Amino acid sequence: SYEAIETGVGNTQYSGQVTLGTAPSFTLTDTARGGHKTYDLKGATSGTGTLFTNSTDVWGNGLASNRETAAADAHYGAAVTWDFYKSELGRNGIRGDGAAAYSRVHYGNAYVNAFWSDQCFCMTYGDGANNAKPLTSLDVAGHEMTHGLTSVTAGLRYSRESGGLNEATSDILGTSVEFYAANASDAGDYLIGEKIDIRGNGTPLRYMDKPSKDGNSADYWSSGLGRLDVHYSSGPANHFFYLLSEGSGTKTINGVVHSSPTYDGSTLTGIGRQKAYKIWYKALTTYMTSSTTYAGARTATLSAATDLYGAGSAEYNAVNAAWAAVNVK
Ligand code: ASN
Ligand code: ZN
Ligand code: CA
Repeated sequence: SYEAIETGVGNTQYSGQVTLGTAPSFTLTDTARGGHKTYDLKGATSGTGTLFTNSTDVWGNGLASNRETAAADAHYGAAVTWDFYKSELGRNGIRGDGAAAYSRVHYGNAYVNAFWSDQCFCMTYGDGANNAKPLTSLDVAGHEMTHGLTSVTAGLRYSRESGGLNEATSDILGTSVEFYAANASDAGDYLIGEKIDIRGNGTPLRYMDKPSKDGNSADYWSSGLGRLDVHYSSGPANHFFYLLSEGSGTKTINGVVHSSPTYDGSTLTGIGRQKAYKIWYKALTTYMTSSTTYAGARTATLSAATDLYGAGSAEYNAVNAAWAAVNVK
């Protein structure tokens, strides 16, 4: 990109004070990360919006009432996801070509969702209930940006089992982004959306250690799984990722108690999340297609584990055992 690199300060709502990539003088343009820009939709539900601009290079004040705050969170989330893709997955942006997507905040009025769109190659965030809880937390930003990654790689069709795997891919890499950030205000966990209070009672949207804790998601594969909404049929793959990373049973991670059961009562030992996400990413980008099912995801991740760690490696065996533990054989 042509613009100079500046380093601004973001006072975010969920991640404390962070460094933001900006451009003179000053805009939310992350010159070092493909030129990723963050725009203010000002309540609109279409169009690109207005590029965030100010004269101080200090963005937001930690409160949703300041319209730069959600922008700071979104801009930070895109930057951490970019850095995670680059340093952990060896990928230069969503398409691998160094080009940035962009972010839009303040979509609609009290809109309680966030989404990726292939049409704009951008992610968009509502401000949540009472416009007080923008859906801009790290795990949500990583989730939405990863819909772009899935779209340009495996292209998992957004219905039935492939749709559940598409959703799980966003939860898996969104959670991995949250851990990668090592942000003291938003430490990593296997909960999705624990910061945005989308239910209004302080509980997260999803639980990867035991997906059924949300009241709807499946813990295990069954023949009817494909009839569930994709945000619930993601459950067994999220659960697989948790078990592969951390193992079964109870474990406190960054102060959060996680407790993960297995279908067959087996006891599993995790291989760590870094190996687990490298296996998932390799499977996504090498072996999965638009029509991949849970059975296909199992063979894709076994092939990826063979490529990365060898046939019959401990990692390969752990992948096999984690799928069996969510009833995929
Ligand atoms: N926030 C949702 C998601 O990313 C939007 C949707 O239903 N696609 O999954
Ligand atoms: Zn999603
Ligand atoms: Ca989380």
